[in-house]
Amino acid sequence: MEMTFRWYGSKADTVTLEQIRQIPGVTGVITTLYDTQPGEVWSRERIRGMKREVEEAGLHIAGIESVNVHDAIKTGAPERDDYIDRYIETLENLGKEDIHLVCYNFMPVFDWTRTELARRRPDGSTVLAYTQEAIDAIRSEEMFAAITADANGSVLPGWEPERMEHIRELFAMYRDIDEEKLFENLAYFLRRIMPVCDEYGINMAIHPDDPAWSVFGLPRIITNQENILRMMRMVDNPHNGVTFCSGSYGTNLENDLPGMIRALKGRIHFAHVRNLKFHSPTNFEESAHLSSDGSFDMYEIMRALYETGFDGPIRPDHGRMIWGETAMPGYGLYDRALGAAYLNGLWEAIEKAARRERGEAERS
Ligand code: CS2
Ligand code: MN
Repeated sequence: MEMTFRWYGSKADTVTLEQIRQIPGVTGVITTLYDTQPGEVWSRERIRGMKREVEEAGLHIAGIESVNVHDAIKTGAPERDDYIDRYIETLENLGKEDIHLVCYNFMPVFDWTRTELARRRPDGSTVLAYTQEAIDAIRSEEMFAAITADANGSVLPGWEPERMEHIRELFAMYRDIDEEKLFENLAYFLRRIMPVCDEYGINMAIHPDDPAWSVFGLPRIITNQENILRMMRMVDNPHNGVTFCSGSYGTNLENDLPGMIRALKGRIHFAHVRNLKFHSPTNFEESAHLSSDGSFDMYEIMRALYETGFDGPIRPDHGRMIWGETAMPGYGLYDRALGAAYLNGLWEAIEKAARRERGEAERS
């Protein structure tokens, strides 16, 4: 595996590449052209500019998160082929610039959904949190205003104001889309993009729906092992893979995270590893990465990745806001850096123990 860090680009991020480079063991960044809209073609010039900036700071681009998929593709609207053509052109340009990993999601209307961006924990840190009661009490049209009020002035990923202005139309577009239709539209999209992925060796890594269930009556499909395996069978190509995000699949306590990692062996192209603390099955907050601070066994998650031979980029995911930092919620420097160091520590221990065991087996 390669330890990486998400970076939104120098215009959008409060964290600098110089800071990222000083996090021990982090060699790559996961980045994006944050000012592009879904459906816009990424030019080679812009991709090259982004690469140059990252490389001049002594890092490299380990992958893109995200190239967002236009709602016309997700809903299978008549103009979807045109948008898929544009997506293909972006993939082609990324491939030509030697970028081989693209994270994306297929969530209708909203990307990840939280109901609080700054819940205070006993130690004074603030974190993103979710309660089903709060979702049930709010109308979908109010969601954007509620979310941005606490966003420390930043644009949240997947909550582009330009799209959110049209929220009613967006909901109308999804009126007739159920899970089956969404699966079909995903398969259609994947079938069309696989040739360009084959040509340039691009791994597509779908990000799970977060939370892993339907919100505001919208269908959500990338939620559990069965559905992902279905998606992989629908378009059976190794480039059709997943981003394993423990914090997103983990929202559903029925998901056995290490078990899922083992079941998806070979098709996990990218990993987001973070922890959640549950107060009830539908009330959780994003804790520190450390196992004892939340509800997941992070050692078992990392061990499953190690034992299945995971060799892609991994990154800490949302962090707490600590030490007085002001940043995009979930995306400050300090707690994610602690997360990266912790995950690196787990990995080193797992790797050394496995080597020792193998050595001992050889000797005996
Ligand atoms: C991310 C997602 O911040 C997050 O929760 O993991 O926004 C993710 O980047 C997208 O869903 C991927 O397209
Ligand atoms: Mn994630």
